[in-house]
Amino acid sequence: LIQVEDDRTGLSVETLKRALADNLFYLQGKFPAIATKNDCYMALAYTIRDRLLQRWLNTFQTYLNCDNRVVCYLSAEYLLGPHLGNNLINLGLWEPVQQAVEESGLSLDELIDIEEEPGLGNGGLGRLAACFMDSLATLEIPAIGYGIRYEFGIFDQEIKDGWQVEITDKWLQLGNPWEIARPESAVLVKLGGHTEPYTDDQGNYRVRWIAGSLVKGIPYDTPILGYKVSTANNLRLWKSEAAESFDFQRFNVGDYYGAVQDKMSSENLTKVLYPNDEQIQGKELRLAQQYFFVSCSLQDMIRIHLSDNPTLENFHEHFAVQMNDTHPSIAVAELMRLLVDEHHYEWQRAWAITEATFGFTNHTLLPEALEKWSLPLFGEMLPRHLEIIYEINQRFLDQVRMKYPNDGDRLARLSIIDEAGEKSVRMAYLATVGSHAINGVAALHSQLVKETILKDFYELWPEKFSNKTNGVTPRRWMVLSNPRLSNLISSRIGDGWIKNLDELKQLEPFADLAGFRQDWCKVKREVKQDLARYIHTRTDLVVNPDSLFDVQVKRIHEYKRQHLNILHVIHLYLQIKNNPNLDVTPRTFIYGGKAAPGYFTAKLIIKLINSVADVVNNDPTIGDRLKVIFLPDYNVKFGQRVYPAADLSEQISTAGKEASGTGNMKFSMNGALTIGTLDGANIEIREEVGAENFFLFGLTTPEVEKTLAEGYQPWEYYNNNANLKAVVDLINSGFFSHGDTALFRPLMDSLLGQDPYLVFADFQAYVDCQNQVGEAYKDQENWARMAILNVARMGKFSSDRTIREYAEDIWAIKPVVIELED
Ligand code: 26M
Repeated sequence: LIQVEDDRTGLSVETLKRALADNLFYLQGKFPAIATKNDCYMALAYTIRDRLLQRWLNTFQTYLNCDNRVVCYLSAEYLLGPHLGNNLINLGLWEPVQQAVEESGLSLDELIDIEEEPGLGNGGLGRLAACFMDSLATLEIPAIGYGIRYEFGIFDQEIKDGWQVEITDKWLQLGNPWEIARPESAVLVKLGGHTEPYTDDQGNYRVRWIAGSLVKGIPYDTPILGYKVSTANNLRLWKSEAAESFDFQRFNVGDYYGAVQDKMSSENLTKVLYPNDEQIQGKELRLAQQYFFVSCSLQDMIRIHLSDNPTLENFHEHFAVQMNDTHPSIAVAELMRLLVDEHHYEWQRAWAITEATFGFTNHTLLPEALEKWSLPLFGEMLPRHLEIIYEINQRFLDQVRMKYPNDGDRLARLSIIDEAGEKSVRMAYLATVGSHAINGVAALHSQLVKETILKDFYELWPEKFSNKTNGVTPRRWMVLSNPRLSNLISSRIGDGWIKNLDELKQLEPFADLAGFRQDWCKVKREVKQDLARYIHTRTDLVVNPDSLFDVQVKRIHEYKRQHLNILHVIHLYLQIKNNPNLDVTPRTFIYGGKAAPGYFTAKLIIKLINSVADVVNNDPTIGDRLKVIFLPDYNVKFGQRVYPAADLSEQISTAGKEASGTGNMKFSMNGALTIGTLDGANIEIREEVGAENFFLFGLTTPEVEKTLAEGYQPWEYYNNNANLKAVVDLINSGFFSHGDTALFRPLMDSLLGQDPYLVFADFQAYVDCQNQVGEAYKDQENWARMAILNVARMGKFSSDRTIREYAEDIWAIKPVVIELED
């Protein structure tokens, strides 16, 4: 008997090769001689997609037919990064596919590198959502991710003459093999118009919303695989289109151009991701995006629920809905509207269901980032929701009044409607009132949430508040991005750590073995060599792989203090210039990150880094001792190259400002040591890896607050610190700007004037700490020892741990095993 494997599911090398050729011919319409690299990538991607479809469908079927709760993650952003490599790892198909690809005359690494990454997020918040989807699937937790299918994701960054230039991200232009459109599951979303009271047949008072316009939401589904399990959860992203019925009306009365106009504005809704760190308040389109994806998602859940339940009475037993920051917080009012207006539930019953359904995660305390929508704008677009929010607020404030009689100040402080100045809806308050659980993303941050922005709510409901320290997925951030290190680790302790990161603890004793340290350093050297080669191809710069790779990659923002970092570089440069024979540890400073297009100071920081790089890299007295690289277009793909190669991780935000950070975890997991402040998750990382394996500096959160309260005087630091003065004077002299003394003036003036991020206050402590780093690096044996201990003790920071905590404490949800019969 000859057994022939199915071309679409077979896993042998021969079958994989046949499938590749087949897909190239029938899907791309090419034969090998005329195929582009992208054609080959597409053929491979479809080959892999074929092999995961059964899991995806089985997962879907299993969830429909079981009584388990499903978690719905609502996020305006998913920063997924490329799928292909990750899916190969999670399917356990790396080796046979690599062989099949090579025997077909192609290179797997090259094909993986061709994939355009879906950059549907700004930074930490969107990447966290992606790590969570990976962990949910790996833990076999029933989950749906809901979001927006932006046609243009986060912009591509180019550097021209040292300045950031933004380019549209056309990630879909060559097609997306990972998604399947489901137009049959489209839903309609109303916008604008007005409301009308009416009395129904039974004499009940009701309200109907007569929309001004209607948009159609089309779901696009992408499978999210778990690691070596059969679960493939669904990520459902919504695209807006014109609702035909509306257009046809216009068309029928002869207004063809009007109809086309409507169609275009409907399609605009999901065109572009807003780059955050920018004032988005008052941007109508942004509120429309938020409402659109929330309404689509809740309607989708209700449809799923009613497919095997008679009523929505038990909706909350079926779905746990988590709001990723306030971006989806309109969901509280929308679920109330659907329950009360459309399904005729009594207010109290609807409210109980709503509260039991939602959880809310806060990701920032920065006042400029807290979402508020002005009442006129809000009422114009969502008239019914505004009424519902008034009602929610009134009932809520009645409750407060009962508990705290005669406390008008407290009522004003707690009100969902901000009555001071331009009246607005405070979205964090709406999310808090409508949720049974509210959490921050690191221990310090969760504490600050309770003490600052949600203090009065915490007093009211202390039991609703908890901490869920962030984590990252070790599949993408170790196995995929750092195969050399992963293989070394697995060669000693097996590969159980990939699913149970706490097993990395077993590496601890190896830190004391000289032989292991040697292997460790060899791997590090190779990985750094890889990055050096990549930097060379991208920038033409030659970097020394034996120098200390000192890396800061993240969005550019004053609170993250990339300028503190570059001030230190200039300080080192001056030291060498003043003493050309100085024995400093050779360093390569690597920066990456995007500035919000409208954030002038952040853009000027990029210009400063590039200007310093120009001078330092071309100064012969410096030679190999200092190199400064700004790698353009930092994204997930580049993150995967840079975390493994770093020796030093820069986590230097002003204490109290970085909610958690997740890059800090990726670095440390890959054996970089951290120089950092007591901020966000740095605090917990230091606790885990040991204070002796972490370079700590800077003011603490209470010290920051005290310094600011007492009237911070940056001038005093400048005047009293010769090192700092020399650095600032050099910048102001035009040394890095071809004599232009005005160029960096705005940045220097803000540092000298009223800098709320206390750069000068932390400068000397940072320089001193960096000197310790430089000294420590000279002892390579001990450095390797510290690096190994960092990796061995990072178990806590797997997003698997984070998701387990959410599942137990907030969602009350259990795993469901997916069967994959042969
Ligand atoms: C908006 C306007 C002006 C300036 C800044 C903003 C802004 C800042 C932060 C808007 C949104 C912001 O927060 C969202 C966010 O991405 N937060 C990040 O979430 C990560 C995942 O929890 C954390 O690791 C990061 O510390 C946190 O910054």
